[in-house]
Amino acid sequence: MSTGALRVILADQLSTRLAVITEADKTRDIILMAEVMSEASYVRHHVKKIAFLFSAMRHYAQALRAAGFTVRYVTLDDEDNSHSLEGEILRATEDFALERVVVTEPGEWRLRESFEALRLALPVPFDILPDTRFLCSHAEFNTWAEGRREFRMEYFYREMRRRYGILLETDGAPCGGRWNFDADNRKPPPKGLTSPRRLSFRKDSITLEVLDLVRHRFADGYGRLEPFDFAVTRRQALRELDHFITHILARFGDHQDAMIEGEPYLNHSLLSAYINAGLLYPLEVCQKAEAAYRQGRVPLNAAEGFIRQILGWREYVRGLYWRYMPGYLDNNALEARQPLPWFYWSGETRMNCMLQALSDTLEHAYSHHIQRLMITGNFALIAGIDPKAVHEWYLAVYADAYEWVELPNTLGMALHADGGLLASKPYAASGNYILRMSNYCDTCPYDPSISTGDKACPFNALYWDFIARHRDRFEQNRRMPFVYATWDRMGADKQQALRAEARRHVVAMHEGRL
Ligand code: FAD
Ligand code: DLZ
Ligand code: SF4
Repeated sequence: MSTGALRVILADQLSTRLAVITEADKTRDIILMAEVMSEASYVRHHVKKIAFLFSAMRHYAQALRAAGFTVRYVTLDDEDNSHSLEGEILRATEDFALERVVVTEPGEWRLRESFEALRLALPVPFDILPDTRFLCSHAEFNTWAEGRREFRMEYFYREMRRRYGILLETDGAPCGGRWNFDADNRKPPPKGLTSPRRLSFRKDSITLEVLDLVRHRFADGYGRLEPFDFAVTRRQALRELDHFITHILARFGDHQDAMIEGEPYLNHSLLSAYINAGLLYPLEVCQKAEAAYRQGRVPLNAAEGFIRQILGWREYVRGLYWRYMPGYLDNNALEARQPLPWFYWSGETRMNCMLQALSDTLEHAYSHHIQRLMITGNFALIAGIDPKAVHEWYLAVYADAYEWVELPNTLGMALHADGGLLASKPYAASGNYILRMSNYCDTCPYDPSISTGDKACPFNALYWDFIARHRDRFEQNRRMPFVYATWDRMGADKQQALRAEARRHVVAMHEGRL
């Protein structure tokens, strides 16, 4: 007798609301989940990311079985494991007499392409269903984008607010009379700014077993495996969400761009890994934030700022990714060619801001947005590091990293490598910005007020060198009116000294002396 469908669930699709599950026939269909080396090693993933996904997958499979589904779960140590998703799908079609194979569209182009190729090799029909966890489909995004000369997230976001009725008055106007309260959210950190306590989840036997597996199979992997505090079930992720809404969201807006040594999380939500893996739904997260505002528990600038990241940025970068892949990956508009310095992986640098961001990353598989954008991203931008190398690093080191969200943020937002498609101006900054928005400079051997010489902050000369070498591109940018005037006022001697200093920094960064 033939079985029904093989229903494939990937590690970042741990949702029970996708059609691949809701349309399953428990009496005939088989769910396939597989831990495979091809996915666990196509970049040098942080070991915490691998452990989080494997533990969450195993818990999810356990819940499906408890609900009456038949699950074929292939562990990494399974002797018959072919170690690719395509191989596991093929093997299942050989082991069972199936009518068809069904999968939700993967989040990365490379995997969707290889699934398209697999379609030809399979003996049965293969359906790739849309990923309905997202709030804007590919077609809807393309309709929005079609015919626009410039894409700006702000306009996309307003449409999403209207479409989902989020933070609107009864007449359709935005709550508080404005769509965007970002101007209220860029305050430098006051002295003593700390982060509220964070949750840590008890490790059950499944998680302990996974930690053991990852410890042994990824002994040379990037990052620290323990302590491991991640939520690994939807129930736990919901607790993390409630903790954030109740205790932290109110402070989210004011110091959203601040950075403090020893405070990796500040008032950020830590929810990206859970939303991206399917344990939380973006709309429920936005609706809970809105409810907290309507109940008077959090101010509007906090709720709006937070919702904009999810309803706006998250959907917008995904739309751009699918619209412009596969070509997007090859963008290098600023012709940046420097190899990635080794300290991105090792964390060994004297620049305290970089040291803090890289140490947080090694320790937690997390750093918050401003560390990613204005520290590690900004450095890579102004030092002219090859976008592909930077992209591979970001894709590897964060627990929330998948190409659909990481690539536009890295190539577009941080590196301006897409020539301004995503961001109208480059996020380049000198030491002065980092001094203003963090306390990192307090204990740094470099001095942010000095630009040349032994104690000079490397961000200064690198910043001016970046400005000078891209003059043709940025001089007319309406968002950079004063930068070139300042550069011109410096005079030739100072300009030459800064550019020579920048060249020394580039040599020093490759020799591990920065
Ligand atoms: P919060 O600050 O609490 O924000 C709330 C939520 O909004 C996040 O959980 C996330 O779902 C969403 N969000 C916020 N900013 C963005 C954004 N720019 N793009 C998309 N979603 C956003 N985010 C990822 O999820 N995966 C990545 O691989 C990733 N790579 C990045 C690489 C670079 C170079 C940069 C600059 C940003 C990257 N981001 C990425 C976006 C952002 O930095 C993270 O989503 C955020 O730091 C996650 O932490 P959080 O959950 O505490 O976020
Ligand atoms: C990231 C990841 C890792 C580390 N391991 C697996 C795995 O063993 N099995 C699996 O199904 N998925 C894994 N993933 C997630 C995939 O890489 C992800 O589905 C694609 O990158 C598309 O987003
Ligand atoms: Fe970073 Fe420069 Fe400040 Fe040091 S002085 S922490 S290198 S910005």
